[in-house]
Amino acid sequence: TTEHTFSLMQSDRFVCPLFMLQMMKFAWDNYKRYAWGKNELRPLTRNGHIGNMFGGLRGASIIDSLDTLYVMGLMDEYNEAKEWVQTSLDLNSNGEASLFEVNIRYVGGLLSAYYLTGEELFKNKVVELGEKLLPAFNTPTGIPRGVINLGSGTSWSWGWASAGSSILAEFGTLHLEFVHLTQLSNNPIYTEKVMNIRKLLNKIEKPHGLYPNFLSPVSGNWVQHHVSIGGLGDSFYEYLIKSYLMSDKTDEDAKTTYYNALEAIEANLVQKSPGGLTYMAEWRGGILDHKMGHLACFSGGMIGIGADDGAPEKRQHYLDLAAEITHTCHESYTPTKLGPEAFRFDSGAEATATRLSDRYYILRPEVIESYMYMWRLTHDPKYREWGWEAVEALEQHCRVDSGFSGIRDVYTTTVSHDNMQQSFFLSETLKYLYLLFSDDDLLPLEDWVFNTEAHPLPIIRTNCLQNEATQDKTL
Ligand code: DMJ
Repeated sequence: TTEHTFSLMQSDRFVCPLFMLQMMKFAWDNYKRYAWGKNELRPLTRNGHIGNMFGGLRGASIIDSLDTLYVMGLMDEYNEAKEWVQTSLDLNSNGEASLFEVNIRYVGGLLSAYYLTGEELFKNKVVELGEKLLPAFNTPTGIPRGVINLGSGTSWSWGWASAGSSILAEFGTLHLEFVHLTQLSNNPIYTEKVMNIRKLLNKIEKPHGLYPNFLSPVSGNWVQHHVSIGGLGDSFYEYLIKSYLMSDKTDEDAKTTYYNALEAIEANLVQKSPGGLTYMAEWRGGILDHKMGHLACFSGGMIGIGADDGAPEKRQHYLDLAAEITHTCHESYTPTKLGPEAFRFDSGAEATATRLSDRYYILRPEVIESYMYMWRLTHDPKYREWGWEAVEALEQHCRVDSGFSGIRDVYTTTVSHDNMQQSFFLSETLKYLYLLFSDDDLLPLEDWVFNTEAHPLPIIRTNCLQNEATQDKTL
């Protein structure tokens, strides 16, 4: 039982990773049985889901799982996944895709699979896919639009984004993958495209040093002054510090931008609740919305991994801030021990969802992601304990007969399932749990950065001696 496993955890360091491996196998086997080749599994109705995010591309759960299967040593399953990529991953689709989602899941997943295994197949596929994304950048500013037809190359903005704008977290979450596309293809164009985005962002005026979530790809101006470390903004900040780390700490521009942005966030968004919880509020033209999304909980880990490269007098402060945010996010995980989509700190609320519509949990990784980073950085056993709480809760509330499902209300223990096993559950949630309970030398942070879908990408060494060492390193 899970309880038995927890008591063993202190004495047997192999049991917990093994448990994660079994969860992954269960999620994978059911996807394979009922939804093979589709994007996600619908575990209650036992069928596949295609959706409209990937422009006709299929197999999102397969691409998102390749590296998790490989790292866990599930080699039969990894080989099935690889064979599907070889025989069935069709990149000549003609649908409307989210540039961001295709990049983080497909480009990220294929890049990691290549770097972990050295299989040329993944390299060829990812370079072919990368080329199909380039037309999205054909705008007056070079800021890509959010949606692209992978066949025709036509691109446009999301209908829901105000005044045809592009989204910060979308055009700001390309850098890691595109730099690696240049590495693999020897074509500078990918790096040029993302450097151009950075140039524009450096140039334009930022209200109070903050980065609003909506920008016009035509004029290059902000469209609205809504700032968030959660949805719409989140991984833009993540990619600044990770660009610096992935460049072997040579990308000084990314470093400066990250610490300046973090300073502005601290000055304007970071708040302490009456009950003493530190949180990141949202900012609307100077007015604070005292709400934090589950998505914003990745920021504990982000601030943690960036702590060491901050100004010497700030390092401990950043580590403390990272721990406080992670603690707040853990506080939101109650009473099912799973957390809501968004929680508030007003009208007496302390990290609780006050609206019915915010009470769902869709197997998201961000809180567990921060536990994993904080464990690696501090080795405080509470992070493993919190991770184990989440494992038990996933088993109790989200495991159904044919896979794992999100739930509609984290405040009731008689759960209602949403019938969706998200691909990021296999890519991120289970991988971060596995790493949380594994030794630090499995995908060490000195050698790898994780893209925002938890696909590990190697740090690009700047001198050839180090380069050789990295190339020799296989799992
Ligand atoms: C994932 O696709 C990525 O983590 C992304 O950055 C945010 N949303 C999901 C997981 O919640």
